[in-house]
Amino acid sequence: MGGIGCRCCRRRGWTWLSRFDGSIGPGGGDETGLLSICDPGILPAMSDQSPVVGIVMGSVSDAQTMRQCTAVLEQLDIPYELKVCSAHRTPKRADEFVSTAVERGLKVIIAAAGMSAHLAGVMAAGTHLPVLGVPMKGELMGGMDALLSTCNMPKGIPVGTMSMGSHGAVNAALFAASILALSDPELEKRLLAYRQAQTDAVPEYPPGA
Ligand code: AIR
Repeated sequence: MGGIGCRCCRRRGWTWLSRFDGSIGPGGGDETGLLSICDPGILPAMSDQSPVVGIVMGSVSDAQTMRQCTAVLEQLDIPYELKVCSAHRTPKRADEFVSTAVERGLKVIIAAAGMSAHLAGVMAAGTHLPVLGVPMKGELMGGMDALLSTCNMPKGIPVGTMSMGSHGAVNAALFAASILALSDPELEKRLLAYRQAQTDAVPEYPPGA
């Protein structure tokens, strides 16, 4: 898996990924799927700050979009873990991820998948933790297939469904931050500062007006 155009780094205590280029096809990755788009030779030790957000994605092909999510989590200093888990192709891995989520200290799960996107639903079926679903746009139907599969959950097993693609990826991180900020006053301050900076960045008039 060397030379695939991405790398793992440690920054402020957690594992993160950079330079996703989406160039890897399905089937790539290590045995566990953990950070599988990275060169295992440079995988860092797992974070010394326990992840509170668990991100799962159905395929390495979702990684580039989900980089938008991890970038926001990093900005807000929220430790996360990330795994490629498919409800269809790697059901045992998905089950293992969700069934151990509480004991690993996760507080929120973000699940991203495209096409017939059952991953968020499988996560929600396996835990009482809040699950946020991010439908990937994919090649077919403009992502409507993933949107409907993610949001139309039967009553009893809710998935908080975000918008499609990168907007949903960013909003999943912000929604996770809002949930976590309820019991973390320092994170609440960071989230409010983020929102203020976002507001400040919006010009009152378009250029040239
Ligand atoms: N997928 C993978 N297993 C189950 C599903 N629904 C999704 C991935 C990806 C899409 O199928 O989340 O968005 C296409 O995957 P790939 O690996 O063929 O690029």
